[in-house]
Amino acid sequence: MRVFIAGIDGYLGWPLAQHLTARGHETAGVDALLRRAWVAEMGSDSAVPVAPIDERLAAFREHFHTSLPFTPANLRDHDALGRALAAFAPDAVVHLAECPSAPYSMIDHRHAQFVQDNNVSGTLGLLFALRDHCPEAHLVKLGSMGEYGTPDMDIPEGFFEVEFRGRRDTLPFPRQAGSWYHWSKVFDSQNVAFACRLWGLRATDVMQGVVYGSWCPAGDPRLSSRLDFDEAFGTAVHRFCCQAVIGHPLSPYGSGTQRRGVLSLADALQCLTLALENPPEPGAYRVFNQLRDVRSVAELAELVRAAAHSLGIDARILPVANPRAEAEGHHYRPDSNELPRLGFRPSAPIEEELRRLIRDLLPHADRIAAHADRLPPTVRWRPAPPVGPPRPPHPTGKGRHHDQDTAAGPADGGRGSGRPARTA
Ligand code: USQ
Repeated sequence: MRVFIAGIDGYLGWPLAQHLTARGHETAGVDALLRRAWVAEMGSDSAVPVAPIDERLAAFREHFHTSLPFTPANLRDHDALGRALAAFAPDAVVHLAECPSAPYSMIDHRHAQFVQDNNVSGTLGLLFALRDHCPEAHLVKLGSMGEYGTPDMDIPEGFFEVEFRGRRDTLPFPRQAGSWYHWSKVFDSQNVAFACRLWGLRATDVMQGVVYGSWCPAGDPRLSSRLDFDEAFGTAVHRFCCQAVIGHPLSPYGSGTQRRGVLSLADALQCLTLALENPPEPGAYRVFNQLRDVRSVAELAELVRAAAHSLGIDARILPVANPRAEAEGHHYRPDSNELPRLGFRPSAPIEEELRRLIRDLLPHADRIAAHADRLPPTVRWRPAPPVGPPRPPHPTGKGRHHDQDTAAGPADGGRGSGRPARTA
């Protein structure tokens, strides 16, 4: 197959290009290199060194004996995107070209607006480019499990049967996102579904859980994928592993009882490949919940602690006040049947993946330590309470949010970052 990857320079895109090429597919891609700039804006850097794009492409040529047509463009640049798609004539397009960070979108109004504009306009641009240049191509679009939120019921794959006033229908399962970023993914999903209905495009919308794992092929660091650990672009497991490597305590937020679907990078590549190699019919819009298992944040921290311990690293866990507004201690049981039906078989167990990840990070401990001040969370989902005399209690005792819902609180274990909190 000819697979065009939007976001080919990213954490998932760069390994996916290599994985697909190794399986005999042809790949091309587009990327505006924004992830590099966003992490720099956060004052951080990838723990694993990231080669400049021209060096990456040269390494790709040397290892796979084929060139990778690359367009340095934003998906909002309709002409450049259209030219790239028309020239490559893909059978499938994987859309990974979005700003993936919930905390980044919660910094302030400007960041919220940027993330929504970037993601929603970019996806819209890609949909129009598909319609105009390769309407037969199968779009595999990366959504997020976070689009569903944490409803007090099981989560189906995209749709569920509803009976209302005596009539039944199969409708999209409600979305209750928990950040401006996650809402941008919800809007994208709606737009992709509409484009399928409207123009007969075909799409797989992948509701992906939190991905962890390194991609450091032996012998050539130019083929490695990035691995971020700052508060915005580092996801929980990556942050915990980096904290372990530099002797900082691992930082589950709040009670750590919030649960997420998780999967390794190797499993994510396997799942995306299965979606690509088993396309739906024209006009179909299907949804896959892409996760391997469900873990609480506290369990993830404990697994990282144990993996570090097995490598002779003594890691401690020290919870910090949750900067987010999110449910803790909630029901969470998402379905994930579609990918196993297509043949998904989880690869290495999480313990093994975590050991590999920590081993890959150890040579880069100095790079992580150089940006260790970017580890503590400073972005708060809700503004900090105003400084002043305490307010009298509300007469009805109401006015507080649900007690499973946490936000920045005074109790941060005395581990304030020393920097002012940034609030939306
Ligand atoms: N968390 C901690 N400690 C940390 C960092 C995070 O306890 O140091 C907690 C968060 O409070 C949250 C959970 O870990 O409950 C997951 O947070 P995360 O930063 O690992 O991931 P999240 O913000 O949810 O976003 C990530 C990706 C996003 C993707 C999403 C899938 O950045 O692109 O859409 O995972 S999901 O989480 O299923 O929505």
